[in-house]
Amino acid sequence: MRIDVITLFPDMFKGPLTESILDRAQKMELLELEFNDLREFGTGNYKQVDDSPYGGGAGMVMTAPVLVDAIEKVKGEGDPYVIYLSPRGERLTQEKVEGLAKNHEWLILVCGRYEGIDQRVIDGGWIDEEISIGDYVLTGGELPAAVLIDAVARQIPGVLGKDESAEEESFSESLDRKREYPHYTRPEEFKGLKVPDVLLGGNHGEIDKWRKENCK
Ligand code: 4GT
Repeated sequence: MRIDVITLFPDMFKGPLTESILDRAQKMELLELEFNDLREFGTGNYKQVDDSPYGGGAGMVMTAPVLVDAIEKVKGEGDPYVIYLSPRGERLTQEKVEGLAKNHEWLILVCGRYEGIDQRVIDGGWIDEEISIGDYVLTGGELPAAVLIDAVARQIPGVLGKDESAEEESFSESLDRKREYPHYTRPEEFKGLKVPDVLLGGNHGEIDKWRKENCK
């Protein structure tokens, strides 16, 4: 899968996406990430990307011409699925994550800053879907985009190691796609706290039953 991010702060993505599983996924060419600096599409000597809001009020709004120019240049002749990360969007759920990974080979993620983007970018059809990662406001769409990339990438076949994906699979449907039961590892007793007996017994039927019962 290819994911293009359009952002004023491409460097924000370096840390979280260049370690561990996501780093390996990119080296294996299962995941291709491109960070497109919106500033390069800005207008005038100051490469302006924002302007004051019609109707007044605090803050600035990202302008439609700059955003649409960036989206269209990144698209080229291709047909990516364009997502705008926004607190007004539909909630990102595991179901939505799996749908994105399954149905799209190429995503564009548009990250807002300031008060957000000119509504006409959305209404004019340049955005296919508006997604929120939760009911709170952040300073920009970059962290939500990184969250979406992480969640979608681990659904790409081959990205997770064999053990990780095998366990995921055996649990998926029956457990509402999650496997959020409590985990334990050595030592068997830690400061008087014991590992549940059933997990030490090796009865996999009983272990599965216990995990399902204790799954959130
Ligand atoms: C929260 C979310 C998000 C923001 C979220 C436009 C300017 C939006 C700042 C941006 N806050 N983006 N995607 N909950 N802030 O997903």
